[in-house]
Amino acid sequence: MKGFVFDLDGVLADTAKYHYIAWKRLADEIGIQIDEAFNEQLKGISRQESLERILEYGNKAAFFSKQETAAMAEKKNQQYVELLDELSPEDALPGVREFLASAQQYNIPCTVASASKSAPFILDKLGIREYFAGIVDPADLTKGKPDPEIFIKAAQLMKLKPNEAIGFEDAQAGIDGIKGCGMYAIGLGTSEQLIGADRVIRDLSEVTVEELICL
Ligand code: GL1
Ligand code: MG
Repeated sequence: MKGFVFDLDGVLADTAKYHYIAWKRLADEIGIQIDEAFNEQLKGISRQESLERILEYGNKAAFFSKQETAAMAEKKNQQYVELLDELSPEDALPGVREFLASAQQYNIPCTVASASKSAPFILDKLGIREYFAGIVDPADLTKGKPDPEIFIKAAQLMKLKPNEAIGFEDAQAGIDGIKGCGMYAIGLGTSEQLIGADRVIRDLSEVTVEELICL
């Protein structure tokens, strides 16, 4: 194994909860009740598509114009970015900083494959951006997760084939994308929630760069 690909929300940073809070507020305003179980289907999914899924779930997709949904997506993002205000280096999830520093020492490149447009901003706030050889720009994608495109692009940023890299994900859509291009998948969460992952861990403190590069 010659490189690592990381999802951001729920893998590097504890920000998945803020996305959920912001989506839930928006859904409440338009009279749609969402819960944590439904939220599992939003993980790893782009802003626009997440909103479409919420509207379909509440049977309200036909009620809003394109302009209205664009304004709703923008509003959710404003709320989300406000919630990020307090984000600091302590909000990197357990083991993240140590793992990235170790990868740097071994000269193993790391990249970020997140659907979030806020990824560069969050990496700066956590003080870990310098560890990454590249960040896939979600604006360059033709398809979001579970399509493997984002993971193929992340491997390309490191000049690697997908099967020479390990992908880390906390969402089923992400695990499906990683496996869809033959990459080794490590899920963060529980094996019931992350079907098809090659290995499931709670957080990055459970693995070392040494053991993973030997896979
Ligand atoms: C988008 C969605 C979020 C989440 C992330 C991926 O982020 O809005 O709910 O699914 O993608 O983790 P953003 O709005 O920051 O581009
Ligand atoms: Mg995630």
